Amino acid sequence: MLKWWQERVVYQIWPRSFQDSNGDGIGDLQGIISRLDELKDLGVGIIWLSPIYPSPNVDYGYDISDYKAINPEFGTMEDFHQLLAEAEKRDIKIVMDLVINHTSDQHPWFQQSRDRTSPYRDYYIWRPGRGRKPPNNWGSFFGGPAWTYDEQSGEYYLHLFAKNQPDLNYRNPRVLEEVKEVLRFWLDKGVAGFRCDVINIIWKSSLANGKWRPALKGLEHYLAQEGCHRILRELRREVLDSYDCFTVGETVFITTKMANEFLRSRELDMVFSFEHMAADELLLKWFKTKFKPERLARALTKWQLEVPWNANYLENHDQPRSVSRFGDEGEFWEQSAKLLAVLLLTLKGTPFIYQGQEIGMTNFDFTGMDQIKDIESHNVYRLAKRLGFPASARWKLIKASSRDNARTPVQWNAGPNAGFTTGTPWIGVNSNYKRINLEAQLHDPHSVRSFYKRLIALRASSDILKAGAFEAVQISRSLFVYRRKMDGNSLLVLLNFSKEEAAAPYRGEVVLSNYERPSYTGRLQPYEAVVLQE
Ligand code: ISL
Ligand code: CA
Repeated sequence: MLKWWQERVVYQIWPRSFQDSNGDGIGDLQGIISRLDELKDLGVGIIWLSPIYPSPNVDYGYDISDYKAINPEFGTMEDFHQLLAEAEKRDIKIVMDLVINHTSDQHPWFQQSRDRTSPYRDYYIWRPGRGRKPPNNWGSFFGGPAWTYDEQSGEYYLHLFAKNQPDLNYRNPRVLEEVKEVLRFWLDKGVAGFRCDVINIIWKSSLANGKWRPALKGLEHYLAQEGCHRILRELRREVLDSYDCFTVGETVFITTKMANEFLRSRELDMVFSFEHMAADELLLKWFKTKFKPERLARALTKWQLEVPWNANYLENHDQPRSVSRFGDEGEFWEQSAKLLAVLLLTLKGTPFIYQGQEIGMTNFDFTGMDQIKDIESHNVYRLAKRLGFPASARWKLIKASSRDNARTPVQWNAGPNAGFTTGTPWIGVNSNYKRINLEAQLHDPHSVRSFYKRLIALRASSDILKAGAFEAVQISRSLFVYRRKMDGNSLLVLLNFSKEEAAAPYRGEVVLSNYERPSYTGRLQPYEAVVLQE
């Protein structure tokens, strides 16, 4: 028997860029409410909201200054209640983002923590330096050291992300008590679960120096430690078990073995893997290399075979757009966007669609750093400059990998600002919005969006697609063929990740094809995806 969060499809909203309702250029809760009908029509059963809590926006919501309130830029608690009620009317569940590795440095806990005598001192990780040097050699995810010196305190504090995101200290039991209250606060309102931000790095086993790594020195001291498992078990037992909800962990650097350790006794219900996201990377996400479909297929296959239930995704607010990365922005834009849809919705697991993915939105077309808002991009740009990268090379890194690729406003129609706002959008709208927008696709039966809708419905009606076993059939340079099977029935999925035709001598009745072909004859068109009933 599948659980409801295994049956349904999740849609991720990054609220700031979803839909503005009041002309201030910033997406908001009323904007989301106004689009629920479209999401229902698409077949969405769960919405995951990226953080909507008050935040100074150094990391756009992932730096939280109050866990129990709504960011006034997005609306009020009343708006949130209305969103829950309107979603429920449409049988859509709402999942919140839970960011508990760190808070904002503007959070009152941290403000008080700067005073050495405050009871909040131990909410964070403070240490004296080693002479003029930080307490250890750890590096932060956003580049630079993981420690910042605070004059007022005369000590350093740990931050695995920006210096405005101090890490919480889970050795202090009061911190976990606060977190439990936060969970109950939202669960009692009716939210259906949490996406848990960098949840596998919340426990630091030691603060010793890290061994050499190309990035993130120190990782071995905080990645998936026993203390983290203990905390998750406690949250499960004392809080989550009393509600009908699920959790999905954002679990950086996770292996399938680690995943199973989180899933085994339901410390988490699902985890996001990052391995398939490295299919076009060399070592670091900033060094993009030619995309190799084979690497994508192998990573996905490994996870399909080794982990019983996956959280499948090709995009989110941290990743470039999938059609630009793994497909083709040019001649085969439409076919490749549809091919990626087939991949996402025919793997075993819960599919996560990121806003705009369902209409094939592409990477941004910004021309300079002044248009980039993301702190990570600015940090890396500066770092690359210090390392002597020429300006053109630095810009190339940003273009290929910046998180702002996925953060441009959703393209609703061909009107001003793509229908996102009547004011000035907080970040640039991609200039391709006249060609790529929801309105143009909504009633076109052959659009990318209609194809997503068909696939979501197909998955909903197919026990094989939802629960059938996965079997890899062929992984070659540009072909990925796999089977889903159950009780002697099977579906074969054929994907051609290339601009060339390809021979793929398999047989079956066509269930679905992005070329709308009535029958299959053993050859795939460029970027063709076919599902066959065997
Ligand atoms: O973005 C990344 C790669 O581009 C990752 O290194 C990312 O920082 C990591 O996956 C953690 O992401 C999450 O936590 C961050 C936040 O900035 C991200 O938006 C969030 O998804 C800190 O809260
Ligand atoms: Ca607004």
